[in-house]
Amino acid sequence: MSEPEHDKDAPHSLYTPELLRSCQRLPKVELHAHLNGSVRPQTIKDILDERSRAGEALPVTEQQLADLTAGGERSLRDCFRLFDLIHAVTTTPAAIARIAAEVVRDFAADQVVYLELRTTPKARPEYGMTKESYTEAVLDGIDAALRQLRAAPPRAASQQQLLPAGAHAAGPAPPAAAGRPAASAEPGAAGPGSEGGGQGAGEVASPSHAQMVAASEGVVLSPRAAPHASSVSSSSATPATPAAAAEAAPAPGPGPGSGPGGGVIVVKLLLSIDRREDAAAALETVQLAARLQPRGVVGVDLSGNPYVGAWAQWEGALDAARVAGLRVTLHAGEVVAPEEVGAMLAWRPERLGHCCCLDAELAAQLKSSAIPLELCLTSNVLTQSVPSYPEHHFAELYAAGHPVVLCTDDSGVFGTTLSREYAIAAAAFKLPVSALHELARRSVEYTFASEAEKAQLRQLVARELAALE
Ligand code: 6MZ
Repeated sequence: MSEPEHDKDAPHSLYTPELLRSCQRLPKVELHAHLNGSVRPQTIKDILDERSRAGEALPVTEQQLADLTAGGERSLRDCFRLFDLIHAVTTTPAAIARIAAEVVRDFAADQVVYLELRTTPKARPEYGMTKESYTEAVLDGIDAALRQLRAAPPRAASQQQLLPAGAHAAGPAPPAAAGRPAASAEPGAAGPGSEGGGQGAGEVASPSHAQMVAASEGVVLSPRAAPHASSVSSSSATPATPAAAAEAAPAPGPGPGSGPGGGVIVVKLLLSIDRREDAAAALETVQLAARLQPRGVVGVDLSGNPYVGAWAQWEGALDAARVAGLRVTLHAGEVVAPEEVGAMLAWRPERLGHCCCLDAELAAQLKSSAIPLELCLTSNVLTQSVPSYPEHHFAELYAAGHPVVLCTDDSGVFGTTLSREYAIAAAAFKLPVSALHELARRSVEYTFASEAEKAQLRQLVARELAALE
């Protein structure tokens, strides 16, 4: 793949490259990102290539693969077919760990300082996978990425430099900083047991979403802004784009410890209950989440095809989550479902996602509940849950002072980044820079982090924002 994908769908007319650049500099908090929806399309291709070389029958046809990476509008139903295809490809612990590592690094590259990633634990006996082994693989991938980012953290926003298109794009990589290994000598963001960049689990030189989106919009991330500086583990791989070449260059950076989580990004995990799951399967996920709290699992999410299942199926498991001290967020109102949304509001989760299709009464209930809402502009527009960006309910809720946080949902599937979501919000709702800063600042309050972690995060975000003001 030589060209960034999804670029034909980027709403160039909505915002300027300068606005995107300034959103990339913001220290951001991502609270609604599905792991397998955030996968790099290139990674799906790589995994299929590996399986093909190993003589395996492929679970996805050429046409399905093309659809998978096409970007653009998709009905919600098509989205869920696409997720099933992605799941058919990502069946080994190495693949799952690799995806988790890459997703963490992609968010870090986009100046996300706190990430709450969510994923559905999958029991797939045909692959020897249990919900537990699946989740362990995700956690291993996250840990591997964090170890590598700690070794080569991104620059603080104040130290970042974003260059206009063309600058440094094809030029030679700057020399390695004193005392730091050159890119190819650094460990890959690897899966379990393969810190040295083992095949399959090791990360390769495909561009991050931040780079793909930036490149498609005429912006090249400079090496300084790219925490992926050390990500090339397969030394023969040729960077796919100039931006990837920049990414492969070693970058000087502040030493570990300059922010929470060692100076780079704090990552927490939520375990999702899929709406296809029955009460017992939902409870199994909650019990797993409860056991894995020491490894950074902080909550539970209810997601999946909104046309499937009924609230009564999962309520008991969600009650158990609450008792176990887990926080809960629910996908609500992605389609018209007034009874269910009413029941969800009455249950009072700590956060809600989407709430696109609420009638006036439910919208009033939502506002009076003051439950923070995760809003995913591009996802909602591309799946036609809302008709257009300017008509997105962000506008009304934001004007009403309701707590909202901008999120990506499925950055791989929808070809977006959190910076891009900020730029779209700024353009569509005419938000001044000060409002973007306030959105970033307030998002810390809606995290499921501990109070001590929140205090650290507040400081970090305030420091980074102050450097931009
Ligand atoms: C509801 C969604 C979603 O869990 O395999 N998921 N659920 N609405 C959406 N809006 C577009 N986007 C993603 O990631 C993929 C899974 O996340 C949920 C679906 O259950 C999907 O199968 P994981 O990492």
